Amino acid sequence: MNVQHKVLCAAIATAFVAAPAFADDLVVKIGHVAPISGPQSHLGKDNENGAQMAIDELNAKGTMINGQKVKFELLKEDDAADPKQGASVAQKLVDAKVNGVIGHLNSGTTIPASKIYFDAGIPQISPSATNPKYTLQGFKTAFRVCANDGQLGAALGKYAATTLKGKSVALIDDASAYGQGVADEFKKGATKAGAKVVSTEHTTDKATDFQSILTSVKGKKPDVVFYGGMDAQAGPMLRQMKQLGITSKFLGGDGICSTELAKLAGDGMADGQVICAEAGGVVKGKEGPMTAFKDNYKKKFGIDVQIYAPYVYDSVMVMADAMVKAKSADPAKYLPFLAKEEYDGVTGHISFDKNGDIKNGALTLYTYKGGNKELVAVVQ
Ligand code: ABU
Repeated sequence: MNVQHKVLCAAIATAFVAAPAFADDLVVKIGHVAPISGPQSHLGKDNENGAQMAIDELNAKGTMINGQKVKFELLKEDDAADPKQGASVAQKLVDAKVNGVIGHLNSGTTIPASKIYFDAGIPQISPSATNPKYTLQGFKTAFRVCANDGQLGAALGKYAATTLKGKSVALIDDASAYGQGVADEFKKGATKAGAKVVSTEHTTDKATDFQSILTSVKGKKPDVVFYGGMDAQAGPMLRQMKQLGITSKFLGGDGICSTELAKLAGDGMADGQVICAEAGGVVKGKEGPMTAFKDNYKKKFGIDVQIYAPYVYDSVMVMADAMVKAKSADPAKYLPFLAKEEYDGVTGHISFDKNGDIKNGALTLYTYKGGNKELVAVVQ
């Protein structure tokens, strides 16, 4: 295909996707927020793609609310994983009178933004913010479709001490709401199962040089290093561990559990050295919809899912489903229907507890072999 053909195809595709609403259509605005700039931009774009896929499908199938055809619009915002920018774009979405918000990606942005959405009465579903505090603030507008750091940390801590038989663990976190929280929960789980914490270190979610921290960790000879943070730091950390001759098992939560981690770590990652957990998962025999989603995603965007695109897709779908059931996209009218949703998505069954957390949230443990992310187990 020559360049002119490619441009023509892109223009036709854009015209199809961005078709204007007809005068009689009900326009429903869904806000989406994630870091589209900075070190986590690949994860933010993954989330945004998941939202776009859901919006395109809802429009293509001609979703109706109370007998009226709906034109869903996605208002995409970038919070750069920064709490202040997160609050600022949250206010921008409120001012734009969105009907609901999917996001944010990070706990550090989701928690402050949730107060802004709550005050405006706008339902918010985070597909990926795992700090338990998000849904413990008494905000009836806050929902989450993944498990939380309490579940992630406890499961990984137990896995480190029992399955891996780790007697000593070193903790490193990025000092974020997510990183510190998941490291604390890991510590509780590991020590309860008999492991001893021999070192605790802190970095940031912008750092790339971990030599000094790792030199100190090396002196403690830990069986397991746990990193509470994101893949953008875990990748170079693994490279630098290898340079320093640290061969400990490397564990982390969902923030490191991306497809990209293998590239970011390069040859710094030995086969089976890394174990991470995604804060969700489908049990054996029910993988069909998730597999189909991942195939469709690759066809549409030409890349693999990183972590949370399927959870974002389901978040949009469950929000739209509540609007259809409520016969209204008015936040005050569909919010009670969202709270009592029973929805079968690509990530499994979605229903919420009294706090807005997903009921029976699963975890999926992964490792990496030959640069590929491989499933270890689904834990429920
Ligand atoms: N759950 C991992 C990444 C997002 C967060 O900050 O919670």
